Amino acid sequence: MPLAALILDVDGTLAETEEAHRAAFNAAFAAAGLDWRWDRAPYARLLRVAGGKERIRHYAAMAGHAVAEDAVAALHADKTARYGAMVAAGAVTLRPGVRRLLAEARAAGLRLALATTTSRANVTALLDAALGDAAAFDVVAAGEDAAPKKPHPAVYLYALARLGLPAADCLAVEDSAIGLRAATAAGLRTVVTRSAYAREDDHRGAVAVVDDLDGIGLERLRAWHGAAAIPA
Ligand code: XBP
Ligand code: MG
Repeated sequence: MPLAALILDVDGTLAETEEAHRAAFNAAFAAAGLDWRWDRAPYARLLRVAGGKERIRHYAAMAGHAVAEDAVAALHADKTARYGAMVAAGAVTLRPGVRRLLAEARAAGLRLALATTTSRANVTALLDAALGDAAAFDVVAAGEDAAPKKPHPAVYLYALARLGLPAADCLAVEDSAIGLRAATAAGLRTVVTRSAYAREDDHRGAVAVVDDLDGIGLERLRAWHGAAAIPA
């Protein structure tokens, strides 16, 4: 089957966003009067839990804090506003090769989709500020669209349904082990572009693993897509 669409992850794949997410979480905790602080090493472990609200709930449970659901929602809403403001101010830029590859795929007639556990508002902020085109993708499957979150395949299955394409005709691009597991569980052949926080993740099962998308053209993606078996 020829390659008809690319389905890309957002955080870690389009851009190195996690330091902005981490700063936004910490600022929201401080503003709420909490003495919670997520430094880099604990945050790397917390990233195994996809989704900001899920991550807050997980942290509170691990730390033995009882937190009501409306408090989680309020913290997360404040975090989202702070993250959006940071991104709008230019705190995050696209990773190498991303802009060129998207343009090349679009010019070749491929469909483009996003499949992310992050909130839709964060995707819009990033596309606006870093790509300069909030309408660049035919489909945006975000955190609000599918549950459970990665590593469950739900968000990829939702993106495929919206594209109206079988997984065999698409290629996923991910940065993390949980994202790779989600995409392969949806039947997608998946390229990994290693990100800062997920550099040491287990990337077995990817059709290719690269340090970034710089110099990776559509012909290379087509070759990887054509040569690899569909994940079982
Ligand atoms: C990465 C994530 C996200 C963000 C937080 O998503 O785990 O949850 O860290 O975003 P992906 P929210 O790699 O799938 O793009 O706070 O909006 O949930
Ligand atoms: Mg990611």
